[in-house]
Amino acid sequence: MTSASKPNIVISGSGVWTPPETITNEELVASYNAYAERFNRENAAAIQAGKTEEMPISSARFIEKASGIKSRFVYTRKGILDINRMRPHFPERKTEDLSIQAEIAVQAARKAMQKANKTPSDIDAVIVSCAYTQRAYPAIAVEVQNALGITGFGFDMLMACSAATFGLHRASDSLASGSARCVLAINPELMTPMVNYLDRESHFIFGDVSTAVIMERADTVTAKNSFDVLSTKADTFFSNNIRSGFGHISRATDEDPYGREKLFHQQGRKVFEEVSPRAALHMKNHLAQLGFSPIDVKRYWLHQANINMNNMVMKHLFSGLGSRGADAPTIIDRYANTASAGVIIAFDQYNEDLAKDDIGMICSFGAGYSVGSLVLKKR
Ligand code: CO8
Repeated sequence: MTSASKPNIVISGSGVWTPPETITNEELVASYNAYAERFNRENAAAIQAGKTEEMPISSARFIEKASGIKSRFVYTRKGILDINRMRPHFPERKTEDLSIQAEIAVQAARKAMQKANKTPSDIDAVIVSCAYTQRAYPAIAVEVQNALGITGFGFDMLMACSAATFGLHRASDSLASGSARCVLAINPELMTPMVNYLDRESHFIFGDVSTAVIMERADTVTAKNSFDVLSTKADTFFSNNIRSGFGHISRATDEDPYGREKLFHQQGRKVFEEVSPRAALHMKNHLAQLGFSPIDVKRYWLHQANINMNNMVMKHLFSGLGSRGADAPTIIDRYANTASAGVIIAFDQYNEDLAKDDIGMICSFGAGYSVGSLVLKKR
């Protein structure tokens, strides 16, 4: 579904809140391997008898080569590297205190509002869209509204790695229909609580971050740096290859709510092979609907899951179009995969140098499967 020709809708600001703490591949691998070696030692007899599987050893070199990730920012290092815990430890907050997710949402929102020259009274809709929300209700978006003093409406939505682009689609539609005049779309991505730090295949993939975007109608824009939203497009295809089964039904089915199936897990190679061509096709079709070729796009802000995957998407996209290297900046090395926020970090850090009328494209892809994109033009 494409929603084309919305030249009166503008992205006028973005913001990123980056956590103060980091974990390098080497640190993560050292703690995983210490856990695995202890497990294998303590279960040597069962492993020998074929009753228990040996835990394989992880490698920092593999991680960097297979993904491009060198380090990740985390809300807290506490607990993650402790081999007696292997998950983060967040201090519990009282009901009346601002929740952790609302807190990091507010941090990113303030930066985006500053860039867009907006105060809370200018905004009349808040969308919190991300891979997980820390509770079912009240919506984090309504808590953020309250914390910032924003009137109008707010809601939460989940769409894994495409939550940010799908959230911006909803913002654009709200502005086009007139149900809002200035939308704050936020992606407070707290990944580390749902990472299985005992799984060699995925213990290195994620980091925490929070991003925000201001979208408004052109007649209210005062920011110096802004982009017309020429079009939005979304595609989804069902797949179980990326899954996190955590949810309220576990209480009724008597399953362990934090068992392996409930945390993030994936068939990474299959995802890589199935999603890369679909993402490229989606982008090609979206651009064609606007009369553009991939060559007309000055910059691509792609989902930040894996550098090799992004290179593959670009290869598919430019296939048959000559050897022009695509401009698709990466932040994966420093941030790792931050679910839906990765495209917004890339956009935020690499857009100000574009010239008037340059075309840019934001494209996310991930669990669902889902692919979401926006075609932008610098004002
Ligand atoms: N150290 C050493 N060796 C390893 C490790 C490790 N840590 N991990 C795997 N290996 C081994 C494998 O076992 C395999 O060994 P063998 O050949 O003997 O079987 C070998 O290395 C090669 O494994 P792969 O083929 O799996 O390696 P890849 O080159 O495919 O790289 C990746 C693995 C990096 C996972 C890659 O496949 C990838 O990035 N795929 C794309 C995945 C992707 O983009 N997923 C999106 C997920 S995010 C999303 O949609 C939103 C969810 C948000 C919520 C998250 C909450 C936490």
